[in-house]
Parts: sequence; C-alpha cells; structure tokens
Amino acid sequence: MCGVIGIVGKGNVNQDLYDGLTVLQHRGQDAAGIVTCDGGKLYLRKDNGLVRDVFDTEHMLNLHGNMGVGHVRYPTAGCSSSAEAQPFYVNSPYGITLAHNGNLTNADKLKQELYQEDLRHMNTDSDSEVLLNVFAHELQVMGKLKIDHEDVFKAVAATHKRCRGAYAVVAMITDYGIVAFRDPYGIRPIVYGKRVTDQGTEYMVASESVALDSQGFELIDDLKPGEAVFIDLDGGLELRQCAENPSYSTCIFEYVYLARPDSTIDDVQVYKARLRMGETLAQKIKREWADQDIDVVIPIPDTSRTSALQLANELGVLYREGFIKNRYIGRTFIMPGQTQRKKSVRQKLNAIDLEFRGKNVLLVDDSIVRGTTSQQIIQMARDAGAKKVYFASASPAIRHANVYGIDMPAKTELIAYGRTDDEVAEVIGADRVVYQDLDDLMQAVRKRNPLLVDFDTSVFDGRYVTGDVDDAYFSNVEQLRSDSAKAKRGSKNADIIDLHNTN
Ligand code: PIN
Repeated sequence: MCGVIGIVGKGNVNQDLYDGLTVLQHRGQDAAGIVTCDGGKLYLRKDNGLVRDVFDTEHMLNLHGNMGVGHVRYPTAGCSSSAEAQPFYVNSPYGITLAHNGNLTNADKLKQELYQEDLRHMNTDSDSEVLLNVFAHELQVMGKLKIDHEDVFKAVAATHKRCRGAYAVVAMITDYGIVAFRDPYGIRPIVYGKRVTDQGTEYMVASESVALDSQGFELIDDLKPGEAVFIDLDGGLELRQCAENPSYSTCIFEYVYLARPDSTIDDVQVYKARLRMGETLAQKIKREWADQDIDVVIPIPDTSRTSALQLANELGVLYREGFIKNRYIGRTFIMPGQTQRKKSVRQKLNAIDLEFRGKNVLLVDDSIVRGTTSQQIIQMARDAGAKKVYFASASPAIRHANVYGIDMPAKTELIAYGRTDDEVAEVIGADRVVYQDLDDLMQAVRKRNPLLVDFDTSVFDGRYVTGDVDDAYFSNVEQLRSDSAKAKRGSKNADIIDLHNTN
C-alpha cells in the first residue's frame, strides 16, 4: 500500500507536497519522494525512510516549481531498495514522472513486452516503473512533438488495455500538466480537489481526501473506476472515462484498516463505515450468541476504537480503554553478536489491570492477519486478571493472499488459512472468536453509497476481480512474501544501481 499526491499550483508546491505526504504517511513508511517541475526542469528527492527523515531544508529548497508529484511507499513484494523509491522518471517522451499505488498482476508479461517490442529498459523490479514505461510508450507512438489533452487520455485508455491489477496513478508531463487515473475496477482510491487563491485555482490529486483537507483544498470528487483527470499548467481541468467496462470494486480493506478514519472514499466516510462495522458485529453477537456474558468491550488501539465503541453501544455493554499505546516506539539496534529480535507487543501496548481483573472481556481489533499480536494481547489480558477473553474482528477471517498492493504475508502464514473460527480461537488462546460476516461488512460500507455494487474482498473470499490471477502467479507471490524468502533476500536489494536519484 502506498500514498500518492500531485499538485498543480500557482506558487511553489514543495511545502504542500511535503505536508500532504506527511498526512498520507500511514499508507507507507518505507520510502518517500517528491519531483517538482519548473519550466522544462525537474527536481527530484527520494530515499528510504519517513517523510520527515527523507527531506531536509536543503532538499526542500531544491524542489522548485509550481507543479509536482509525490509518493510514500510501503513495499508490496518485499523489495526495499531505495532505487525503488518513487516517483520514477523516464526522459522520453517529454520527460514523465509517475507515482503509483497498487500492484500490476501482469507486470512480468509487460516487462517482457516493453523490452522486446517497445525497446525499453527497466532498471528495477518495481511494477510502477513498468506502468510508467507503458504509459510513456503509448504517448510516444503518437509521434507528436506537442501533445494535447486528448492525446493524454488516449494514452491512459491504451494503458488500461495493457495493464491488469490495481493502480491509482499520478503522472506529471514536464512543463505541461498532471494526469491522474484509476484502474477500471477502482481497487485503490484516489481523489481530486481545488483551492482558490488570489493567484487563481490550484488543484490537488491524492490517495485520500484527508491530504486535501489538511492543505486547505476542497474535495471535488473521487476519480471513478477507469476515469482520468488532466490538469494543465494553465489551470484547465478535464475529466474523461478511459476504460471500456468500468465497475466499482474498491478494496474493502481500505475501509477496514488502511485509510484514515477522517478520509472519504467513494463518497463513504471511513469513520462512519467503521461505526457501522461495530453495529453489524454487535448484531451478529446478539443473533448467534444470545447468552453472551461480556462485562466489558476493550479496543486494541488505534484502528478498532471506532467499531468497538459502536459495538459496545449496540450490545449495551461498557466500553473501556484497557490498553495504552506507546506513541514513541524506538528503533531496534542490533548490537554486535546479537541477531535481530522482534519487538514484543508489550513494548507497544500496556494493559490497565483494573479494566481486566475478574472480568469477561471482549477485545476488538480491525482484523486478524498472522494472529501473532492477537495471541500476545490475549495473554496480556489474562495476565492482567481477565476471567474470560473473547476476541472480535471487525472484518471477516483473512484466508487469501493480497495481489492488489497490500503488503500481507503469504497465504500459508495467515492464521485463518485452513482453520475454522474455533481453531483460530484455540491457536490465539481466546475463549471465543467472532468475525464480521462478509455481507455485513459490505453493507456497512455500501449503506452510504448504493453505487458500490461490488468490492475487492479477495483476502476474505479468494475472489480476484481482475480475473487474471492463476496458480503460477500465486506461487510467485508465495515465494516473494513468505518469511523465509524475505529473510533470505536480506539486504541484497541494495545492490541495484540507483540511476534515478540525482540528489
Ligand atoms: C493496527 C491495526 N491492525 C491491528 C493491523 C495483527 C493484525 N493487525 C492488523 C491488527 S493499528 S495480527 O490500529 O493501526 O495500530 O493478526 O497479524 O497479529
């Protein structure tokens, strides 16, 4: 999962891009980057790390210009070389920079095509570099020295035809404008908005509306599945549907956990959706567990707070904050002779014993992925004196791999893979586990926007909306994502030559 941003402004955009990226930091903490454009010149700074660590004053002073794009990255296939930090740049045609959130499921095939047919070299393993080169190629074949809006939309339409998977993209064409587009299923979100200043109207596109809010931009709309928006340097904005059969299949995990609660995606407030998730979960408990003996509902901070609160209200049970989170977790230093030790949950969370002692507690989390932290937290609740520990997940059991840009572990490392709910409860040490039903989850989101007929729910039901993921693809995913594979890769990635970073 990543965050993207693009601004066409009336003054320097460096500070707004930086601030916007900070607001999108939850979408990726692995690397950050900005490219700005001043006339015919591009200025780039990108590296591994948090936004606040990647940019210093000197870098910021070097990012000249009224237009720019930015990115925060969360590694999707496990690679974490700084050469794969975005935005990516390609000089021909016109000088294009691109930042992407998502994952292409046909990247290998495209890479081959790009090399053998389009005569383009790829220097990284990133599917974003592939996407950039597909888009660049589709513009290049028009063979024009000067392009117009129509050409840009045609190139987006051609890109949709070649690319499969999930992609929310911002691309900047040097000295011309910024185009943003969303895949035909709308799997990853992207919005655009405006800010009226004395100098004229400025535009921003971003992964989440919260980035617009924080910079004083007013949300205009989400890009619809398959849609593109082009904003030129003169402030002209044009929208175009560029896909043949677009339909909504927004990733439902955005609402569960990925997005900030103060964002609005496809006209649904994430916060409201989470409240409703709590409501539907409570209704399921009432329905299927009539003699429940829960004394107190306790959220596992932070994401689950919203749904836990509403769950408790609906059940008519006390809601208490029983865990306190350390907001200032330090780095792990590996001393000579030591091997990497995983940070224990106890360093991040501490229990307030009085909320647990002698009580039957229902812990609520947004999801159960590997189950390792759930297990430790349940033990903490028991150590704090809880009589019984029940565990509710605001989302259904996760039993399938993600191929659309979320950094989830390999399928076999998911706790619910090949296990029933009761077996999951046993492994994590809970007296009972309650999962949200998938239909309820979809209803919780759809209630505000009936146009959302479908969602990407693949991690829950193994249904991959793009219809192109086969066994061979999965075994590749398994290889890249499994813990053992990640450990084996270690720091080898650093060997890739970073040709793109000039700062
Ligand atoms: C964490 C949100 N959420 C907590 C992420 C843990 C799965 N985990 C997914 C639960 S926060 S585990 O609220 O944003 O801090 O199942 O893999 O152990």
